[in-house]
Amino acid sequence: MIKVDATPFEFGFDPARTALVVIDMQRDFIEPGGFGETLGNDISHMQRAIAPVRDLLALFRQQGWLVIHTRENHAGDLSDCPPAKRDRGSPSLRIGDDGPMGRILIRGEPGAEIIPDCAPVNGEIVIDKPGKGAFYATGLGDLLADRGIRTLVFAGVTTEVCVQTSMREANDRGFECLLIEEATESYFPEFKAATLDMIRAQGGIVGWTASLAALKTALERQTRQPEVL
Ligand code: TIU
Repeated sequence: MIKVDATPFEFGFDPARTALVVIDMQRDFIEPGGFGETLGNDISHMQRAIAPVRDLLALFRQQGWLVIHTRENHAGDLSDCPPAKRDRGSPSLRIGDDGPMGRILIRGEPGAEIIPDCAPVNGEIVIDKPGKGAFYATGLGDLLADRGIRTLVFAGVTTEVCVQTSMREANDRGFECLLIEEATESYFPEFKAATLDMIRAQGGIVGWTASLAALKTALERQTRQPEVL
């Protein structure tokens, strides 16, 4: 077991039964002209998450641990996009409309790709999802069950929308969930702070949060003092 200094208390995990789930580090949420900006958001906040997510990916890859990426997107014919999602509000462009990075939030379009800094490598698993949660209408649950995964380390954007929804879905399915604090961002800093607080309140009602530094320290400690089996 690796033991991480986390909130609300220590978080222990067995790497063989753990996966990193990086939520929606897509151009559509991070770059100008994408879905996030069409909704009226200040996308500059997303920049803070890029280096920590990249470092977290590097850490999991160095250890040879399981890495999963998700992408929020829809089929070109919008058959998996409920009108309630497409028609909501007054965005400058709607899902499926033509934008500067191709059609907004459509699978296969440039805007729906993961940003180069966080792109999947070496056949890492990529889950395409039509909703905010990573389990809804995807094969993620079966995939994790097949691999005997019990613990999920979360990162990505945005904290209170797709990250929190996915973490709550995972928590209800019995996974132990840890969110890495620097490796997630919101368009609203106060929503990020509130989400971290509500996840770890009530004795970890949804899960734990920890800094990337705390995870790195836990790994170094483990390397120096290998557990006696
Ligand atoms: N709008 C917003 O904050 N987020 C989303 O629509 N999707 C994700 O969080 N990925």
